[in-house]
Amino acid sequence: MAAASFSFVHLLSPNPIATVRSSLTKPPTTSPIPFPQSKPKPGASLSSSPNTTVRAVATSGNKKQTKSPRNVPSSPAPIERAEALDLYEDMVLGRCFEDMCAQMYYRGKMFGFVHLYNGQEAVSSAFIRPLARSDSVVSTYRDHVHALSKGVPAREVMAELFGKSTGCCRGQGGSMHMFSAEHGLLGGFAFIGEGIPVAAGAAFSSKYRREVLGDESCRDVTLAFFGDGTCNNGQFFECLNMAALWKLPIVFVVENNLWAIGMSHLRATSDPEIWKKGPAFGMPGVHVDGMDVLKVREVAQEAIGRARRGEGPTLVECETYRFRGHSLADPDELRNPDEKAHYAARDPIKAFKKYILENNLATESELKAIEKKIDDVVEEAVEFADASPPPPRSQLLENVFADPKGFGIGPDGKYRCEDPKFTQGTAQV
Ligand SMILES: Cc1ncc(C[n+]2csc(CCOP(=O)(O)OP(=O)(O)O)c2C)c(N)n1
Ligand SMILES: [Mg+2]
Repeated sequence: MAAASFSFVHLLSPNPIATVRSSLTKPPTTSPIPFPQSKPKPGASLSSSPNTTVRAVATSGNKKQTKSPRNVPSSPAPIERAEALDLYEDMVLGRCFEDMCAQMYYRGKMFGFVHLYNGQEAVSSAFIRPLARSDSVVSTYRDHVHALSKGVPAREVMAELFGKSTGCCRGQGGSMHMFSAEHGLLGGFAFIGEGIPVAAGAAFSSKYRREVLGDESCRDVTLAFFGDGTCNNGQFFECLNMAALWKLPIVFVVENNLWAIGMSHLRATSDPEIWKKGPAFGMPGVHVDGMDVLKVREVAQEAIGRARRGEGPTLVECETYRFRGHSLADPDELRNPDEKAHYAARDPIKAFKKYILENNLATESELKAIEKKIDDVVEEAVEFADASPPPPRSQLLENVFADPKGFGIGPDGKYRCEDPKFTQGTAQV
């Protein structure tokens, strides 16, 4: 893994996919609008407002790097040990949790569609871990790992997947609809693009609180995650326009995994370089290697900082890859084995582990201890989910009707669905 230096990367190389892409697309004629702080000054560190938990860390240009407490790295590490281990742990949690989801799905413990995130962990960890609790994240149906990175406990995410009452939505949301107001997770969304206006609304409310209601302490930022396929959807364009027009504190994070179910991004999109749509709306557009957690982190810091300082939105295209099929029901027979092998060799977790070891940020046994800890967390999550009760039948009608009287609740005040005849369709409702 290269040391993170801030740069606008247009195309990854050497990369067979990028070669295909560059032969299909004209070279960029416009330069992306640079971030105000795109050239880190020696000794500069990111400023953090009093309301944030953004950690100030040395940038790659900082020669007075804080060294690992135990070792002197051969080259300056642009990340401190504690943050590196936090990112590593979060990525391992995402991977391990999802591998367990696959097992549980095939054992019949989960219902409906389940879309896994394996391979894309660097994006979730690098963007979400630095956020404050009061910041918001809006996800898609590929939402479990975003929920974990935002701090929703693994046992609550697993219980939600099992449809149990102890899940973060009391078993009512399931895989595609993770939500936790407490953790600022404003939802997974099954319809593509549906979350983007919700994210724009959340960002608008932060700005409104600060500038209209005079809440000076409100510096909240919203991250909207979505895929490459979603960028051809109208809501994406409408929200880019509004966000730029009103300088909303939002970052649009495109997880370009090159596929929308079985549709190749290159076949579906007139100009596959998604980042270019940012400058078209007057906001910075950045392409970053989404398999390199340090590069994503650097771009994330800039974009989040920009939003927090009130300087407006950023569009970030993270080039990443999903290691599994579109969902667990997809046999994944369409994608070229060479393409899969190319990205498998760039596994972001393995690459970051190598980086940590090479830069003496931790020892092999310390990383093993983290992996063991995460195994235990995931095991415990499964036991908790399995042992939890299902939601009561009366919950079926919650959140369906504003006033369920006359629909689900009879004149006696009891839920009709508690009547065994209800499911047989013979209850007198
Ligand atoms: C409005 C809408 N249209 C179509 C679909 C069907 N659909 C489900 S996933 C998907 C592809 C989305 O691809 P992408 O945005 O790249 O996300 P990824 O699955 O790669 O993470 C489509 C078209 C949908 N869910 N919602
Ligand atoms: Mg995609």
